[in-house]
Amino acid sequence: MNKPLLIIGAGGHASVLVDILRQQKREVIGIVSPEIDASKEIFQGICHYSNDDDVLNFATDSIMLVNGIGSLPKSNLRAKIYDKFIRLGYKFSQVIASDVKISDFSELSDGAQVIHGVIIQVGTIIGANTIVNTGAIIDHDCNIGMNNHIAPGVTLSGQVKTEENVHIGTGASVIQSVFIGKNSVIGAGCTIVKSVDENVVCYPARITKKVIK
Ligand code: JB3
Repeated sequence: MNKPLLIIGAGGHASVLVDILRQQKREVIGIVSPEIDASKEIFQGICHYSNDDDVLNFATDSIMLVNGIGSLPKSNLRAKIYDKFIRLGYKFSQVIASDVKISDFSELSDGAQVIHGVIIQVGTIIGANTIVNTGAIIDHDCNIGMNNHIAPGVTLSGQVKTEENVHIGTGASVIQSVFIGKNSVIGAGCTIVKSVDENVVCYPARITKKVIK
């Protein structure tokens, strides 16, 4: 039986999640955020709580949380919110759009979020609190760490392994068997063909302008 859901955050990512949950007729009983754009139709009719401490008014076994804080390189707010409420005894629901293709032989951890159009192949593991965003493709036997953001349109070939807190930017591609260390950021549009150490930022190859005389 699905428990009622409280969404943490009220920005763009939260609106994507609420859209999915509304389509699935899930019970969203509130949105918790210091501010909310009340004009956003997607949030209409949902109770707004302005303080994270308002969550504590709900017994830990009476609801599930949804982490609506998105994920930006070098911002650990999403991970901090997740850790805080896990320590307080709450559980985070997965959010899985209805039009994804996920192998029955893959594994999604608590709080994992899989947005429209994603493909996840056999043998792949998705870590806790990780976002696999719109249209991303994760091929067979990948191991994606917790608190990752696999941004829209990313392609990961087989056996890619990432540690925690990795951000792979929009449209980036990673070839098979590459390892990406914790906290690293792969810039939008990168093609990664070799393993990346931890705490590294990769930018797409820049074409330097050279005037041919
Ligand atoms: O790349 C894509 C497709 N989406 C991005 C997503 C993954 O990450 C998106 O474009 C944004 O870059 C980001 O989405 P997010 O986090 O929704 O960004 P923003 O629209 O800035 O919303 C942040 C929300 O978090 C706002 O509603 C803030 O009020 C709220 N917020 C900030 N601090 C907080 C806190 N909410 C709570 N409950 N507690 C906080 O401490």
